[in-house]
Amino acid sequence: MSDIEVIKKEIVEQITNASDLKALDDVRVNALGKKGRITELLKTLGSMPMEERIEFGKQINAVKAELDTLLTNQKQVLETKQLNEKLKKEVIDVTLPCRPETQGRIHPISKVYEEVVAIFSEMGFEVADGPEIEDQFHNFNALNTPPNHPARQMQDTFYVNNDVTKEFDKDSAYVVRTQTSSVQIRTMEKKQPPIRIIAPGRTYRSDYDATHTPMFHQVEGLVVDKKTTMADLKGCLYDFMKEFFEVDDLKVRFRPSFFPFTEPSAEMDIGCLKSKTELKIGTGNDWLEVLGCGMVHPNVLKACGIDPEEYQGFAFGVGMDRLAMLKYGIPDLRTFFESDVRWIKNYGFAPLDISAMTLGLSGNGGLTR
Ligand code: 2U9
Repeated sequence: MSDIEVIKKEIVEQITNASDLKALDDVRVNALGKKGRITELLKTLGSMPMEERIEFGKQINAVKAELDTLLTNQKQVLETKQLNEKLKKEVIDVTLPCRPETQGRIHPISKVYEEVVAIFSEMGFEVADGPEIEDQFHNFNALNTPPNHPARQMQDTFYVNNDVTKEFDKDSAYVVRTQTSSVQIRTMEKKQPPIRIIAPGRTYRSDYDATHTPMFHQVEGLVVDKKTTMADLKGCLYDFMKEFFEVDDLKVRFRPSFFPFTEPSAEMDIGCLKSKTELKIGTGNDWLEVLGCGMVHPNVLKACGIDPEEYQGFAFGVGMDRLAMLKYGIPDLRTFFESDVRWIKNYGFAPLDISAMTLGLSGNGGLTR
């Protein structure tokens, strides 16, 4: 066997034995690199007589080409091997149950918030948002609530001193919003009808007992268009209550009421069965008050630059905390905000529950609970 054949045999063996890409590259450099064995042989060509040079040149170039091909093939083999090992190590078992160790729970108010948004979104309402600290125009004046109205008293409303360089002045002070209505006012200031929005969020009033806390959650709704009527209001709120309490047959009634921002105004009751130990919604001959509503007062539309001769609309307001107490049987509102881990374990919801109309509103179609 000629010298070149011996060298080739050795290099072929090294290529076959290379166990990883780094080892293979070392073989390539030692054979074909600048100072590799084949390269060194090529350098000797120049000093050879012409005939020998042609013969040896052919031989060595053929060996070089053969080694090149072998190196490329072996590189592919090793790359595939490396990728397969990586995939084996990183494999994820998608059939495993999802995080049974998860401790966190969704608060009933967050749950109700998601449910309310899911129902009204389905009906074509948009969700609107606004500041929690408001000026009195957006919280009271624009809502047809006069300066001497009882709701403005300091024992009911929290005032915020917005200019600390001056003595506190109740008339010009800001308030933490007492209802989310200021969001609807701001929407109407910016946009002409048709309007169809809900405004869920935190609200504040100076009150504290089993059914009132200084901070609570409301969702208000507003629909304004050319021919919106009290019949639209009744249909919309009836559908909402049926979906929210997940009952097919629900009795409802509307009683006359008074609010400065709506005329006529009403309160909505739903049929239920009240016993000493239980409250069942959808059956029985008792009634439960659930929300306030009415046709938007013409003065309110005027204050926002909307012509009451051309447009009319309905509005409603409902306490989300109260909805949560009724739907999930929670007796004392104060416990909602005590951050007691035992309470949230009992009344909270699994984090992966989704409130969607297509999944069975509160239970996620039984997927996670
Ligand atoms: C605009 C015009 C009218 C919103 C309304 C009520 C009736 C109502 C209470 C329910 C329980 C507040 O959380 S609660 O204490 N709300 O009874 N809210 S009508 O009327 C509006 C809102 C905005 C521009």
